[in-house]
Amino acid sequence: MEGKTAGRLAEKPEILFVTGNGHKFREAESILKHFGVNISHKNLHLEEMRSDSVEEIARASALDAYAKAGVPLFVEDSGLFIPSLGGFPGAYSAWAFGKIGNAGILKLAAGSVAEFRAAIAYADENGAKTFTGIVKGRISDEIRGNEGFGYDPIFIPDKFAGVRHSGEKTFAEVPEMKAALSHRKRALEEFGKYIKQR
Ligand code: ITT
Repeated sequence: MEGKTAGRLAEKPEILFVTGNGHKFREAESILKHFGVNISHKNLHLEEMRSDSVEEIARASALDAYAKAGVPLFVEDSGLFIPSLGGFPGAYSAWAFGKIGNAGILKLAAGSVAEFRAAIAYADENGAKTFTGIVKGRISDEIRGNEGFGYDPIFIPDKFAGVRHSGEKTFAEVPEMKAALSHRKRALEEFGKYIKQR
């Protein structure tokens, strides 16, 4: 019986996702279930280092979280990067969203090329491992759509073969398009493959 339970757990490991952002958690939950990975949620109020690299920030946060929680876990750092603004809001995405919101970004960069980046860092007794994802696109001319969160209403992903509305509509207008193309989905897929094959 014990062996059976252990086998089942090995097939469907539960891993802690340390985040204060419920939207990130729900997106991760729905993608990782396809890899047989169940996740639980905790917010640990981690210190976030300053860096232009989401990968570096995620790695440092994951190691910090592991030192505090002592169980295998992952964190995710993400942001919107606009080259014509020198990468802003980038590592300051959460802060800038609170200060100037989507209307502020539109004033600075409507129509500009942009990309979302995400890095997941998984930490356990062996250290940290990172997985990244990027989706390229542009800033819309106006706020459009009510789904998703953050900068979704002003981000139009590039046209992608086979994905309806890509190149035209914002992530907040078409959640299925976001689910298919997002930076988070891409990083989570790499992470899911890694966990599955361990
Ligand atoms: P954590 O507790 O996980 O750190 P957070 O929201 O503070 O949650 P970040 O520091 O990684 O996360 O900030 C990322 C910000 O970038 C986030 O608050 C949004 O404003 C924006 N962002 C990231 N992914 C996004 C997405 O999929 N859609 C829209 N905006 C996104």
